[in-house]
Amino acid sequence: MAMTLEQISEMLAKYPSKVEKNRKKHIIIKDSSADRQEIEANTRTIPGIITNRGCAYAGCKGVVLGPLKDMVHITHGPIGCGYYSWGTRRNKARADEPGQEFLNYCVSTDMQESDIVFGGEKKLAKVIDEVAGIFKPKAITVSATCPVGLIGDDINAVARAAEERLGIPILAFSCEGYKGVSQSAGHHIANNGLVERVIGAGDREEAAGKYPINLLGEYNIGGDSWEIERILDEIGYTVVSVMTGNGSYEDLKNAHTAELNLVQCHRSINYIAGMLETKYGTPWLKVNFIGVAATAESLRNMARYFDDPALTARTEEIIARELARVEPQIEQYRKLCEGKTAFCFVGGSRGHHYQGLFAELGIDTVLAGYEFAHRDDYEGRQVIPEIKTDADSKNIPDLHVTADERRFRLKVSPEKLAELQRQIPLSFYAGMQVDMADGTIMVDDLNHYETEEFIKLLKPDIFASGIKDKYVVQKMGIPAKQLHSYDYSGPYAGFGGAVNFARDVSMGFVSPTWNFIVPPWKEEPLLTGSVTEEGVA
Ligand code: CFM
Repeated sequence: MAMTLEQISEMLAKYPSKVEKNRKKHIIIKDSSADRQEIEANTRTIPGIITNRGCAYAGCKGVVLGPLKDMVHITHGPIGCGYYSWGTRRNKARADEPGQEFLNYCVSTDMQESDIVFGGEKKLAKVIDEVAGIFKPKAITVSATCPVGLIGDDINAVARAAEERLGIPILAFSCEGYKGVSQSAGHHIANNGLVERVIGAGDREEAAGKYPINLLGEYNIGGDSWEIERILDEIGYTVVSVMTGNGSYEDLKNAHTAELNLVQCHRSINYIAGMLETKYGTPWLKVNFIGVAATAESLRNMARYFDDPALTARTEEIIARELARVEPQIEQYRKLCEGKTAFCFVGGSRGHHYQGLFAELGIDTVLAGYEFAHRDDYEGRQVIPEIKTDADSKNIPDLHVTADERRFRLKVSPEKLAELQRQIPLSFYAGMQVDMADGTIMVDDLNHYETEEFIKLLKPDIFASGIKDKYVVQKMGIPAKQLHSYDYSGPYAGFGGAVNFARDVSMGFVSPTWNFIVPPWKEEPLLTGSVTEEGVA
């Protein structure tokens, strides 16, 4: 069912007028006849409205740094931030060396009132010493939470002193939760730190094998990167590093040796991709390993970049083999899914990526959006120059990198680059908007009121989002699929992942559960009242 502008206006009219004006700019109905459709994004959520966003600390320590397995990640702050970010993201990892995998631990300085009053630097130094003594990690990160910035602890000075004392890299990140409007700020802060301190710290000048690549913006949620790497390995690529799923300090420090950087999640890691291009002359390719067709297309684009007949032939061979294996399975599930509709609202990439996979199952995405992405993730990177920086975005310093004198090497000539850019998304991302059908809706930073209203109007058959809104929606009788944690299933990426996804979504549809749920409003009136002598009460 399509929705009209009037219906959206009616929905927004319930807000106070300032809020109404604000939210209007975050919602658009796709209309390909329009010249362009601007959407507001990466601005503050209105206080008092509940949305799904996290904070800068979550984006830095939780998303980008957290999956690095051979580093211990210290949260400097009161215990809550460390505790509530402990094990909540399903970034899986396996140790490369015995004892060098610390992802199960939650290490916090557990600041108390006296630390807030008198400063927490001494306590932080003590915790770093303890961590080095007990775990003997390759490197340590320190992530600051809100009070650390408020009281002015100098975590950089503490880290520098500890580094001299202990002889291992200790990276400090001023990612206080309030630093930005969402976790997106934290991604940027973490990206800067990894480029400044980790990538290029290794002494390798050449990768260990042929077609060396880095896989950026892939966090191995539910084992996704293992499924992607299975294919890449088989085709013959050398995966130098994955940033940062199942990633390691050990791998990342030699990431400068890659000939191409793949970017899966543009939002969280495009800064690193851009900086590596400037520093080492390595272009990046936007890939999407969610969905069978998108995976095949990404592999073909990679082969085009390397332009080697043997690699191209091997790519086609593997694609043909995988298609023959997965397509009949997906066809079976498609019978259960065909004709249904979905909401696809996730953080910053998946709201776009999963639409292709839904389409392969015959499911139309009628509403999609991102919690915290920027305009370029909706409209394409060509809008970046016109995005105004506001007080919030100025909080995060842009790291100015220059070409590395010794290691900069143009991986492809400017002519070849221009030619490739006409064929494949090289150092470019076109965003979600171009892939959406006319009449579908894009919503930025969706909130709980709007979620319920959109559901009543569009009546989707499946709601794809996360833990924060899942149960409200299920109580409305609609199956919900978590696209952050995969409801403890997965992998969903690559060829094998698509089959898992098709199975899980089909299970959602055929479950008899829905016959037993009667939403409360179907049994009781939403409002009750009575008529008295004085009037209506
Ligand atoms: Fe990138 Fe992510 Fe996402 Fe993200 Fe996240 Fe995540 Fe996400 Mo949850 S890095 S933007 S900050 S793809 S944790 S693995 S699922 S919101 S859409």
